[in-house]
Amino acid sequence: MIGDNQGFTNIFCYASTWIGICILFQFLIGCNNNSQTEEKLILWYEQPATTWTEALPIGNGRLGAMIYGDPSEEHIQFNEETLWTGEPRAYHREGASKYLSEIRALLFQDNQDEAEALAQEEFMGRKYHEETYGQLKEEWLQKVRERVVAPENPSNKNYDDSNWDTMTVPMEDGWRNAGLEGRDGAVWFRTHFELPQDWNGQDLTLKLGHIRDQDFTYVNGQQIGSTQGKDQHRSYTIPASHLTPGTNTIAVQIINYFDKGGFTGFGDSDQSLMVYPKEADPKEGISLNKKWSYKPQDLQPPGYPDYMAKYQPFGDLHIEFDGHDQVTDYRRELDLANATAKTAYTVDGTRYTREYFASAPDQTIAIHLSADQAGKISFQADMTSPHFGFTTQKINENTLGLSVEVRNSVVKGRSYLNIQSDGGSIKVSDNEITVEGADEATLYLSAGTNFKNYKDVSGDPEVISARVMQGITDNSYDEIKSRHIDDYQQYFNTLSIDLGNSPNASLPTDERIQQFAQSKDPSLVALHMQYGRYLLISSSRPGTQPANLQGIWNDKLSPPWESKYTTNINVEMNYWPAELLNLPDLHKPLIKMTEELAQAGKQTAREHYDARGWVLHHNTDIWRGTAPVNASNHGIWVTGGAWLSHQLWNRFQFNQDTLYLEKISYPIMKEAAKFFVDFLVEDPDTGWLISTPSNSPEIGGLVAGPTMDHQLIRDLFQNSIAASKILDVDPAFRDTLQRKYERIAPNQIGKHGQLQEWLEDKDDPEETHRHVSHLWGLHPGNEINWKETPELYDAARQSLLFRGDGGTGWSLAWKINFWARFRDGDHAYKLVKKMLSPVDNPNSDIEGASYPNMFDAHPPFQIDGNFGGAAGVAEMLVQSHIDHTIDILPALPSALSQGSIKGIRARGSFELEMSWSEGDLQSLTVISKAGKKCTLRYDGKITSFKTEKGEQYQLGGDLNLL
Ligand code: FUC
Repeated sequence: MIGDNQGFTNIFCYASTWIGICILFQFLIGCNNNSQTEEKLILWYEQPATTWTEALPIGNGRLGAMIYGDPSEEHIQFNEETLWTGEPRAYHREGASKYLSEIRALLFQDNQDEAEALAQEEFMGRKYHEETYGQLKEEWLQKVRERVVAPENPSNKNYDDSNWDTMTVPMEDGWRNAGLEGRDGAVWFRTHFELPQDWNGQDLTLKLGHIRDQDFTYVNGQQIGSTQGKDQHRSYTIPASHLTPGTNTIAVQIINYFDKGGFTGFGDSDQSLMVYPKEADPKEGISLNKKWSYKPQDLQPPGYPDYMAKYQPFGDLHIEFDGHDQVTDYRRELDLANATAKTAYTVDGTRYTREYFASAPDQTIAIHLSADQAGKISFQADMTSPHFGFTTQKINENTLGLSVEVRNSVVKGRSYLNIQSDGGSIKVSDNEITVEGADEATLYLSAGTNFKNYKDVSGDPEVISARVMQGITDNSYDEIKSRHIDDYQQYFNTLSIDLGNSPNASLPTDERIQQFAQSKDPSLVALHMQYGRYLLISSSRPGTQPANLQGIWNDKLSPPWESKYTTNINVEMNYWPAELLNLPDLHKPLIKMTEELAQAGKQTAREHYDARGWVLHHNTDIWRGTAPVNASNHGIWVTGGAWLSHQLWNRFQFNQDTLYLEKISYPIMKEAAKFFVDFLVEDPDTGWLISTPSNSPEIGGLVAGPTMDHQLIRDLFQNSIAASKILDVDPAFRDTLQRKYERIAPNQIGKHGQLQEWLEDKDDPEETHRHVSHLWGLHPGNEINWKETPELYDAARQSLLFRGDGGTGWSLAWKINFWARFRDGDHAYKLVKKMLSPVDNPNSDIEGASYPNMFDAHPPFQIDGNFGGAAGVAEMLVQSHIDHTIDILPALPSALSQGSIKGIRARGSFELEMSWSEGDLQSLTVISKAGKKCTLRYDGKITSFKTEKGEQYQLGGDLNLL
């Protein structure tokens, strides 16, 4: 129980007014007591979450939840990983390859504009329902417009809107934040203004800012304007003849087809919606920034033809506790050691405790409510969902059901909420569950969908939920909890890290983030690394979908970038910690997705490039779309399959499992390589083989020959050659790859001493774009390194210096890895400071940063930065990408001069344990998992020795074998 553990005994320290004294006290006693050690794996807060990015995440790979921890109104927002928009379908455009040579020819003639235009017209993949959408949209629009001529026409001056809701207008996010999150369709807005006497007889100007997407605007029932498009400012004339003395009515019918709808204001400017005499200064007008009345007319427009599907939230569990408004000794925490969140507080002398976890063995989210006095647990629980038309039903005497159907999708979801209580009474209706006077109670949440795999949606969500509930009722809470902890710890306990302590370690996590950049708080860096591991364990398990842009956590129907998979950096970054930080089994969902993409990508290779093998562009989703999407200037990027193949090879380097290489990895790599054998073309100017059309993500538009592609293709060819040699197969194909490999356009150094991002020497040294893709060969690739290619290495450093230290969350995280590969720990640490800075700090120009719950901020939330940051700190401690040699402490920052780590992995299948002090290695233990020869490098010294599988080797700080 949380109330009993050491974290709660020191209540004195948690009262914020006393924090300063507490820090001093902790400092004086040396900060080394046991509770400190336990606290090292805890995120904790002194107040409930008020926003989603303050709430704490739990997950079992399939189900995810965000815990707010409010004493009187608990809110648990939850997800199931297969609830998406869309349906199984082909994403490629048949016959697109007819246009390939023309697009290439235009690029060779430096005619980028025409190449992009042609590609946009003929080469992009197919959108969902694109064939039928046009007509459905027309029919729907006609239907909602008919209302305007009907007798109850809301544009009429005297229409009775007294029972309409109100919404403040404008809002940057439109109506999304006003109860219409994720809703598209037709919505009416109305407001009134009093006509000043001296405006009588004058024409007026009505300024309404941006409206998404289309408006029909009326004054006193007469239409005065209509505009289509979110980027146009609405500025209409109201003829004097339409106005009346006294009150005048403005009515706007807004039609929104996708994304956010409504009045979205004036962008960056602080102008108001206004009405004013035509010739007058707008400032003398009447502001219409105020509450308008609104009424949704029809929220079911035909599904918008998206290129890619969107990951969806499932539902919200609300638990109300009457009388829990005034509480003391509040604490909310997430303990990474056992993947359990807790909330505890005191009301009228009773200590209440909530425990929450997402169990993989029992496939449920469990919420256990207890108190230190009998009969005190009383609450009402209900479930809602952002999905239009959701329903709830009583299932049995202690279970409530929730059903959701995703709009613009074939996916349906079903969830059960089951309550087990000790004492007291349980009452279930179709809307809620009420518990009175129990000693304790546990709520078990299950959720499932009809999704079976990317081609099959014939599953039965009811069966999934019912089966889960059956398992639960056969077991006690303690059994379910201990099974959860055992299961979780088999992953989590494979690595431990200690980076020393500091006074700030005793502060709540949000305050530590506030202070991190100005303080010395190395243990927050360790916590961040372990949090990254926790998030991967919670969002990616064998048999589940891979972690998407938000892992598994999403509360929006229209999430940023659809919360899908972006393959030109983000999804691979998610898996950087998997091998390195000893979570290799968690890599499996990405490997499985790659197998599926290798199937789905064959048609795209054929139809778009007339090529064999498989191709993947810059995005994919649960239906495994592989075609180019969005705009041709960045959506045509051909090397997604090459990057995922790198991931497969990397896994082999870490596990040295030739069976895995033979059965899974090599066949996929070979087919990816085959695509590029067919795809590469000769550059007429240089004779080199180049990748075209493509782009250097996502800068510079559609081009011939971006450097990153060539690095990736070389990596793929080289690794496929190595794999075929190990497996002793395909000698002829190996020769083909070797011949092509030698002709691929090389890395080039440009006039600013930079590594060229493109074939031509045209880099702009002032460019600070977040993507630094041409450094792929430095990390995660390895063809650019200090030992073998020192000149390219220096040029790459120059390029990174030009790009600067700014960046979105994942960009900062990648730069941490780059600077670690440049063996400049202090520079890397500068970026760690930015990463662990609070987001939305008005005094800072930092883009990427951390939310209070330590979720990484692009902003908005994107989980890749959490994973990339964790891997970046690991790269400071161990690298193993050059020469089959393991570099020990290659980029140790002075801020982390003290520490130890156990369980970090290196290529060649080694596991390391080591400690360092004052920046110097003290001890090192190597566990050989595959019996390979081990070569270690530290501080200029190299030690090499043979190993036996399963044996441990101890070395001193001077690398001598002990
Ligand atoms: C790429 C990046 C963006 C974002 C998105 C998900 O498009 O350029 O910054 O991370 O993916």
